[in-house]
Parts: sequence; C-alpha cells; structure tokens
Amino acid sequence: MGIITITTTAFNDQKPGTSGLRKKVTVFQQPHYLENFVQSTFDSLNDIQGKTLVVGGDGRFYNEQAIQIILKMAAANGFKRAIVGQNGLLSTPAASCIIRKYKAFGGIILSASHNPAGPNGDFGIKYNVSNGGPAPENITDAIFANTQNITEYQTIDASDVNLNEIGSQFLADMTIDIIDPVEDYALLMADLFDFDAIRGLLSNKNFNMRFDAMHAITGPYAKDILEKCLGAVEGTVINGIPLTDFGGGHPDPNLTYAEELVTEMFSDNAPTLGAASDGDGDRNMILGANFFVTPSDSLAVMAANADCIPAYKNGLSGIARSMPTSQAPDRVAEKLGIECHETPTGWKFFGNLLDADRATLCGEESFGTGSNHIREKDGLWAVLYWLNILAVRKQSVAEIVGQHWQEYGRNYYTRHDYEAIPSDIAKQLMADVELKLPNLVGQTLAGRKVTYADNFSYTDPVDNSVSSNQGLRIGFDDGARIVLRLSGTGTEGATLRVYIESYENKPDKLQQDTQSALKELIVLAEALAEITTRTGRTQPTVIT
Ligand code: G16
Repeated sequence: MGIITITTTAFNDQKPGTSGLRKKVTVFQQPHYLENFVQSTFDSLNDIQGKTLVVGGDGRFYNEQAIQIILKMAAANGFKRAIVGQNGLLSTPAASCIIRKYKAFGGIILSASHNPAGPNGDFGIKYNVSNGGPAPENITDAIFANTQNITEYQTIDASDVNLNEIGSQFLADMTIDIIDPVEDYALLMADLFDFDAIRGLLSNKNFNMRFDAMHAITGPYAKDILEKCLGAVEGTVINGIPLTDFGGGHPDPNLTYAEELVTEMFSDNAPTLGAASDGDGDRNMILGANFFVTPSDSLAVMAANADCIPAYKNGLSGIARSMPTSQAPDRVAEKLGIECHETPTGWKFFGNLLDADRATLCGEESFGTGSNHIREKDGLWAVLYWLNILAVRKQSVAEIVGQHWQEYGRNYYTRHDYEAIPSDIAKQLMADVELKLPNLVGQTLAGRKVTYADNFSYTDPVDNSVSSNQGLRIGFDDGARIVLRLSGTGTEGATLRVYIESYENKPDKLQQDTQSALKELIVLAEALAEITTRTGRTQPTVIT
C-alpha cells in the first residue's frame, strides 16, 4: 500500500464560510474537489505526523464515500490514528466531545448542517482543532490560500475501510478505531445533568415530551439518552432514523421547517415540552405547549437558571452571544455580575472565550446553545438542560419564560430571511445600506433615536485578533436594534438576514405577538434596505 501523489489543479471557490465549506453534492463529486480541500487543510496544519484525527459526519448522502477518501489521505499524510464513528456517523457535538476526550490533534466533520441532503442536496466539510472547536480564522484563511495554489495531493492505493464494525483496523501505517458514535457523548451528558431528577420528571404522568430528530443524526443519540437511559416512553423521539436524504426534508429546527413538531405543540393536546435538532445535531429548538422559546430567550433563561444544573450550579464565568442574538442574555449577565461578550456570527468565535474561562454558556439566535463542556453548540445538551430546569422548577415552559420576562423585561425578537437572492443584488443592497449608516446617527426613526450605526468589528479579548465586516447594526436609544447580514452558510445565491429587536419591561406589555410588537422596526428595516424594490420579494422566505 504505497503512497501515491496525484497531480491536480486548483478550484477557485473553496473559501470556507461561517462553518466550513458547503456546496452542492455535485460540486463535491467533481474529480479532485474534496481531495484538494482536504490536502489544503492538512497543509495548513503544523506537524501532523504521528497524530490522531477524528472523522465523522451527519450521515447525509456522500458521507461514507467522503470518509473513505479522507482516511486514505490522512494515512498518506502521516496521521498515526483515526477515530471514526461507526458507519461514518458522528454528530457535530459528539465529534467535539471525542476530539477533547481522546486528546486528538483535530477532526474532520462532514456536514452541511440543516441544509437539505441527497444527490441534489448539499454537502460540507470543516476542520476542528484540538480544543474540539471549529478552526479559527487564521487556519481557515490558510486553508483557502492553499486551495488556490494546490498542484498535488497524497493518498494511498488501498481498499476501502469497513466502517460498519466497531474495533481496530489498519490502513497502511495508520490505525483506524471505529467507535460507537453515541457512548462517549452520552457519558458526558450524564456527568453534567441530574439524570435522576430528569428520570423522575419523565416518569410523571402529567409530563410528556416530543423530540423531533428530523430524520437526521440526533435520532440514535436521542433514542439512547432520552428513551433508553432516561425512561421517556417509546415514541417520544420522532423521525429518529437518520436517512441519507433526511427524508427529503429540511432539518432546520425552526417554526417553518419543523412543521410536524410545531403543529403538535400548538394543538389542543400539546405535550409539555417539544424539541428538535438539526442535520448534524448542534442546533436546538425548544417549545412548550403552545409556546415558542426564542433561541436568545433560551440562552437567557438557561443562564438565569444555571443553579438548577449540577455542572453549572457553582456559577458561570461569563456568557457569550453572537452579535445578532438578542440582548436578553446581557441582562442576566448584568444581574449575575459576570462578563458578557458579543462576538461575530460563527461558533468559532466562542472558542478562545471558553478556553480562557471567560464564558461558560454561549448562544446564537440561529438556534445554537452550548457551554464549556465541548467547543461546538449542542442540540441535545440544550434539551437536557431544559429538562433539568423543568424537573427542578416544576413549572411549565411558558410559566418559566413568563416569570423571566417579568423579572428582566422582554426582548421582542425576530429574524427575517430572504433566501436565494442573486448575489450581486444582495451585495449591492448591503453596500448601499452601509453608505447610509453615518447619516442615520442622531435621527429619530420609528419613534426612536438612532444612537449608533456601523459595520460590526470584533476584537477578540484573548488573542486581540480583529474580525471586521461582521454585519450592519443600527442601534436605538431604547435598546432596539436592526441588524443586517448576508449568511455565510447558504449554497444558492445569497441569503439576506434581517434581525430585529426591541425591549419592553412594562408588565402589561409582555405578552404581545412578536411580529406586531416589532412592526414599526420591520417596516423601517425594509424601507432602509429597499428590500422589495431591489429583490422583488414582498415577504421573507423564513421568519424565526
Ligand atoms: C453555522 C455556525 C453558526 C451560525 C450559523 C448561521 O451553524 O456554526 O455559528 O450562527 O451557521 O450562520 P449564517 O447566518 O452565516 O448562515 P450550523 O448549524 O449551520 O453549522
């Protein structure tokens, strides 16, 4: 089994986005396309000789073929050991957990997250570093630079690895350990939460829950942990068998795409708790009976109730949220007297804060929450966190959030997405809004005074690295905000995201409908960006 060097030419579209490289499957299937990106990744890392690499993915179409290619290239490039999830499966949080637990050098995670899968769907690849988190920008920049100059890659001439059988095999000089994808992750969860209290809750006949795995990776994790270990009745987990095309669905846990769950949770006999996760298991949506918890509120409530959870009851070192996430968590941080960080969109920006113990809980409006237990956001962890809170507080989800608003006030929050806009139109729209920003400061718009308007730039407080152009912000004197950004995860044209928030603390105004409460700001954002005129869209594709 000799190492072979293959001559290749560069592709010019391999710039990693918010979370790795995401493209259509058909793009990844082009000869040398995946190989170029993998070699460019290996070449951006120092000293991989003799090291351990974790490899796994969300099980979508092309997952196993990609893993075979990656393993052969890892062996040819000098890795000594690869740890691979059985059948090539690892949820993103489980991959992060395994990188940390086995002190691997890094990991390759194959996923396009919530994007649809199948032969005509999306595929993705990203590299995670030894802390278990997504590679920081200096590495993703180096990967991109390498992809532009690549002329050859190394692989070995060998037959495919058997991904089905747990145990060890060899590929040239590299050991391959096929492991149970769930076991290490489940053990970690049992360490963090009060499983006995959750078992008690789940055995209470007045409590019932539904978890929608959306035909994606969390099915086996949720079945093992919720049903087998914690005693939730069989059938609690729906759509629990991972399919390579996710059943033709769009496994994005939000009010639009998790339709089956949402319909049940807003019906007359709704379960007490509803939850869903996404393609690769790092996102979560939390619902009570007839009640939706925004991801921003979810982070705030989790932080305010950290004393319910064994792993966090001794206090949080800080909270971090992405810039477009609502400011609800900031109010909790202020009350707790802990640091609160505002980072650009992308979980990679939380890594330094978590490593330096400047944040314990992190969250994003894009249905991501997580903690210092790993270095990725974690869907099932968030569900267990809520179960643990419910077990201790013995109230409904709506009661807990309602009391939170009474205490801290409510940050009304919505995100309007306009998907698949032609890229040139979207870029021009953003450029033109940016030009307007300096003149907005001091003006009164939608009955509020603009106090700042800028393009968000972040200086990491740990390593002082600067990330600019992270979204346009318009802030008002009453705490309201309008934020505009282009998504870094789509694969078709551009997705314009408009984030809108306002703050309310009058006790009798805390239960309004979100879209009505934000109406003036929504109209203002549309007018400022001239969305309909420029895109022809009269309404968003998705509202969350
Ligand atoms: C990824 C990132 C998140 C980010 C989200 C949306 O999540 O890991 O940090 O918030 O994309 O990013 P954008 O607004 O640029 O599309 P995932 O779950 O897709 O890996």
